Parts: sequence; C-alpha cells; structure tokens
Amino acid sequence: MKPVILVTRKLPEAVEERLQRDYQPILNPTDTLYSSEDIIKMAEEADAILPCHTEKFTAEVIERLPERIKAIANFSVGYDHVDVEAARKRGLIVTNTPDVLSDATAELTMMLMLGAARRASEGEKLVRTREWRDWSPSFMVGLQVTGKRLGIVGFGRVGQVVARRARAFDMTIHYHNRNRVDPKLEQGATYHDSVEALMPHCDFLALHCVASPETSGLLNRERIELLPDGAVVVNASRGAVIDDEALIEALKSGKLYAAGLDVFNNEPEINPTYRELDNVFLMPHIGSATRETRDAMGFRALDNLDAIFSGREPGDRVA
Ligand code: 8YV
Repeated sequence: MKPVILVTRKLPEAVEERLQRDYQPILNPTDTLYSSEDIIKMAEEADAILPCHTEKFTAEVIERLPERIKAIANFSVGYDHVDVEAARKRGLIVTNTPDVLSDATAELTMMLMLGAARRASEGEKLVRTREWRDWSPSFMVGLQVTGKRLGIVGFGRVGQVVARRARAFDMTIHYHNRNRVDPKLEQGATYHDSVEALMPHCDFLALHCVASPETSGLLNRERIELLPDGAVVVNASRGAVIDDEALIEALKSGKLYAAGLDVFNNEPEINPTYRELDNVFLMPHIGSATRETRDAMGFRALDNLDAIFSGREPGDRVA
C-alpha cells in the first residue's frame, strides 16, 4: 500500500504528478485554505501531511493529529508555522525545503531594494493612472543602489546569495549572524557581532534571519535609530522580525528613505498604513514564486517523504 499524503494546497503540476505516481495523495484542486479543524479531520486518512506556511501547526493542533500521522513535510524553508518542540515530543518528523529557493528569494530581495530606492510603486502608479504628464530633471528622482553599503541580518543560505547578487551592483557587504560564518563563505563581507554594531554601516538593510521568539520585532525603534539617516530597509524573511509601528514612524518622519516589503505581520491583513505610504514598495509574499523554484520546492518535499517512507533519514529534517 502506498502511503497516504494529505496535501493542503494545490501544488505545481509536475509535483502532483509525482505524488500521484508514488503515493496516494489527498489533493486540494480548488486550493481552498483549510482550517486547523479541517486538517485534523482530513488527517485521519493520512500517513503524512505536506503543508505550506499558510497552515499553522500549533502545539494544540499537533497534539490532536491522529496517531497515524508520521511526518509534516513542509513546502517551505521557513517552519515558524510549526511548533517543532511539540512535534519532537510527539515523535513527529518535520522537514523543510532549504537551498532550492535561495536564488528566487535573493532575486526578490534585489527587486525590493531596487523598487524601494528607485520609487517603483510611485512610478508605476503614475503610468497606469495616466497621471504621468511631463519629464523634468527633478522628476521621480530616487536613490542609487550601486556602490552603497548593504547590511544583511541572517547570513545563511539566502543572505549569502543576496550578498553575491549585490556585489554585482558594487555594493560593500556587512552582516550580522548568530555566529560568524566561515571566512571562505564571507567573500569579503564584514562581520558585526551584534545587530546594533551592524546598523550604522547599512545604507541598505536586508533581513534574512529566521522568525523565532529571539528575532521577533528585531527591527525596532532603537535599532532603526542606529541606521544612517535615509537608509532603506527590505524584508523577504518573515513579517514578525519587524516592529511595524516603529518602521512606519521612521518612514513617515524621513529617518528612513524607503522600505521594500514582501512579508508582513498578520499577512494578508497587513498594517493598513503601509498602503498609504508612497515610500514603501509592497509585494504579496512572493519570494519563492518562480516556476522553477516552486517545482524544486515540491520535489524537495517529496524527496523528504521518500526517505521517511523508505526508512531513511530525510535530508532536511528540522524535528
Ligand atoms: C513560500 C516561504 O511562499 O519557504 C518559505 O519559507 O516563505 C515561501 O517560500 C511559503 O512558505 C510556501 O509555504
């Protein structure tokens, strides 16, 4: 008997084809967003769950999952939506999909930097609404990205690819990470042993750390104050690492020049003030949203399930 996999969202065609070939998947062709109750109920028929970050596996949900469930094989690199401690206690295997989305997310980070600095939202709005009427030397003047200092918080897989892409813009790289990375991987980037020490070196600040109780609200009022005046902040990690009130205040006062945001607290119900600010470039959590990457994420989740159901250790086990 092939294992039964509860797949919570509609996945790329090629991924669903492989699921059909190797498993008995319970698919979601209408891509309905399931509640925790739906998942607990549907899980009665399943041996493992393949969810996205849109489904929350709190300690309570994990406790109520049927005994039969062996694993949660995420279609995401981030796993802050899963209480891994609770999973560990229950003996549930949890996996994620690292590496395969680093390029796509780094691309998006560059887009956020460029979009925020070069006023992409304002410019596009002018053209679309036919309000673009003239050209002048002072029209839509933004900030140059080339040659500036980029500070990266979280110098893991994504942060390191962002550094490589940014070097093509002649940017100088500074970073903070829980631990200094191997100097070979730094490729000339300067390490700072605290977020506070990094801040004064950031014309641009990119957040690529994991969301955890330690990083919740990491970019707060005090740290924003330490950034150079007129800095640009971009976030393609998780909304929780930013204190929205503090960021909005700094965007309104001009302390910060602009921000580029792909992720938000409580998305998609984001802090409504962001929509009113011209100096934010907003994207709807699309860091990994390329055809290539979404296929690769699905295949990576299936590689993990293949290992689990053939008694091997999955490559991307996080619990
Ligand atoms: C996805 C992500 O949009 O992988 C992550 O952690 O944030 C994005 O790649 C999403 O999580 C898919 O579940």
